[in-house]
Amino acid sequence: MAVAQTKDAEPLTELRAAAAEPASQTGPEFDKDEEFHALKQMLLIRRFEEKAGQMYGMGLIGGFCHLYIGQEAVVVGMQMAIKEGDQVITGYRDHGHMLACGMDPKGVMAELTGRRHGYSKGKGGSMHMFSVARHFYGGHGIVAAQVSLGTGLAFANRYRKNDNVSLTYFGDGAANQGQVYESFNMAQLWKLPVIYVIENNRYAMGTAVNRATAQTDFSKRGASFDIPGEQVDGMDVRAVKAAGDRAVKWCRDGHGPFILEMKTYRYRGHSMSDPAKYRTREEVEKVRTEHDPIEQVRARMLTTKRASEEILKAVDAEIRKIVNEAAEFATHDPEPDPAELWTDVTR
Ligand SMILES: Cc1ncc(C[n+]2csc(CCOP(=O)(O)OP(=O)(O)O)c2C)c(N)n1
Ligand SMILES: [Mg+2]
Repeated sequence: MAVAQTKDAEPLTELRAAAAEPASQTGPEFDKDEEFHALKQMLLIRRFEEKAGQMYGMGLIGGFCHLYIGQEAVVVGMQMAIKEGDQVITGYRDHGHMLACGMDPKGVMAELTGRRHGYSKGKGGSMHMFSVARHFYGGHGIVAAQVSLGTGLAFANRYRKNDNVSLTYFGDGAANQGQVYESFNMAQLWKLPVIYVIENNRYAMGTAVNRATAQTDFSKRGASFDIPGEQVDGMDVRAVKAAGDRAVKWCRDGHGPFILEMKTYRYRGHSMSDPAKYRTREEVEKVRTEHDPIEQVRARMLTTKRASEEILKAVDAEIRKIVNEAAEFATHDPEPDPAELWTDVTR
């Protein structure tokens, strides 16, 4: 249990008990539509990121570029637990979050290549995209900066008296940053509807989590603020959705913030310039072969006969087409007009 004992905790006992369940809990089975939805969304992110990696290698994308490959089940499962109007905010490993929020892959890819129809008119790049229409609030390069901003989004929901929830994502490294705890304090004090989704992918740049972190059970990080937390198998999209459902209900019912630690893994280096020498190939291969979030769904669908190999191939082809069109668009869209150098600049 991730929560310190307090006198007034009685009405919350049931949910808090659920929060104590182990990370291996899978949650209820998905129905056929949910399986297809999760598969397509995760594949879209995987193929998009693979393409972005290739385009970076070809020199079409410059600057920072942090890929989300391996972590797809986290954002896809959480997105399945929320409703229209709920906000999403994250750090710089953000392409998956944008796609899951329904942002146009062409606009995201064109931003990566620095073209005029990118989400920031080609002037922001990988870490700086935003879509109020799709309730996506960035895209932040300063580690943990989004945590106080995401808490502010929750404050806005409270202030406006709507029942929306803010999903505030950050990494295991970011979890050691001071403003996270100032945010936790205010969020609990004001009972703000914010879910802190900690994506524990085991590394912060080249530093393994146990080398930099005294308490590696991140679900306990809210203990001194009396914020409940839960560890989740972040490679299993069903477990993520189930945990997301519980946390969202907690927030919408007015109990305040909730912490979800997603135990996940990134397959690629920290960014495109990272040769990832701080871990072995075998370590990556083991996760890929035994826990891959997409393979789990594919295997399940074949076993339950919800899909044949042919259907799964067709789904992959459909997703590859969307990604290829995005890449095509992002390669041929013109660069911003030089006059744009003087717009969107704060004096
Ligand atoms: C305030 C601040 N400090 C340091 C950095 C450099 N930096 C960029 S990413 C990163 C590691 C963050 O790791 P984590 O939170 O685990 O996220 P992940 O990259 O694993 O998704 C660091 C230290 C930064 N961008 N901002
Ligand atoms: Mg990390």
